[in-house]
Amino acid sequence: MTAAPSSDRLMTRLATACALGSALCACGGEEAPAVLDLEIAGVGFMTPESVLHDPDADVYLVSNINGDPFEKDDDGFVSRLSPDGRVLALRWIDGASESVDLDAPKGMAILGDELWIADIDQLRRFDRTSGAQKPSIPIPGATFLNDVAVGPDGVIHVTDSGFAPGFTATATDAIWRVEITGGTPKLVTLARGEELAHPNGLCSGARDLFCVDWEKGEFVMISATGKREAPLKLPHKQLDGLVRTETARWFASSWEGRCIYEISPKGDVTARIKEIDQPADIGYDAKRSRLLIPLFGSDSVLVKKI
Ligand SMILES: [Ca+2]
Ligand SMILES: [Ca+2]
Ligand SMILES: [Ca+2]
Repeated sequence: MTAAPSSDRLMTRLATACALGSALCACGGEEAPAVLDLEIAGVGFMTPESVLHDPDADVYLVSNINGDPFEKDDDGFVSRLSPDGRVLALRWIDGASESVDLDAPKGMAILGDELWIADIDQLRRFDRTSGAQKPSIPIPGATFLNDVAVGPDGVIHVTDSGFAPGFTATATDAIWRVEITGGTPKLVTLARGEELAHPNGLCSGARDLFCVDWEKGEFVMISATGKREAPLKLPHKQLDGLVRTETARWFASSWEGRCIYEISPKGDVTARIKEIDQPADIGYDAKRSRLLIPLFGSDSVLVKKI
């Protein structure tokens, strides 16, 4: 006698899949949910530029420029979300507070127990757990710090996109390297010059560093001596965020292309998530294989399973 799959067992499986799904999961009882995506909108984001998964606290952090990306208005903030899309604290870190300086926060990275944030011409540092501010690191001459990446060696890199108000070029385009030795930050210009083409998204690997730029639309490796190597031109320019998955797939957002590109380990490029406006600095939730996409102009965040 064979044990036919019972309808009870099937329903249990469907119910489990629904429980694992998102708030958008529509349990009709007939089909397994295909959509595990979220759109978090109308919750109070103000010009969100970047989303970062903190895997230890298992929360999503959203940097909100709030106003002009160039203006030192001390009203930027960082929101804290649960992975199911609930806002745990809209202004978890709040520039409007007396004890916090934060103007136009953009890219973020976590180093040990600290959250680092690019903010015009400063690297802001906060306690990763409490959100309390720590001393900032000014970057001399920077005009538009944009993304921050931490390598496994604990070295921080930050891009200066080299923009002035109106997005005119300042020629300060650079990738800065920040080494913390004995608590004192040491700043090194790893790369500098307009050939960096308004560098934006950064991603650190075990022994390598990758960048996407705004002007040329290229995905490049940055050598240890700061050279742009093996440039791969993507179909559209205005590249912003860059993440890498544990299976060495890359994802990069393009404002001009209104999409997220996937770049395979062999270098094949596919537009994976399309028709989205102003996708800024994307994050990646490795635990759930999700892209975290801030939509700069519509004050929302998309969460997409990949
Ligand atoms: Ca602001
Ligand atoms: Ca303040
Ligand atoms: Ca950016």
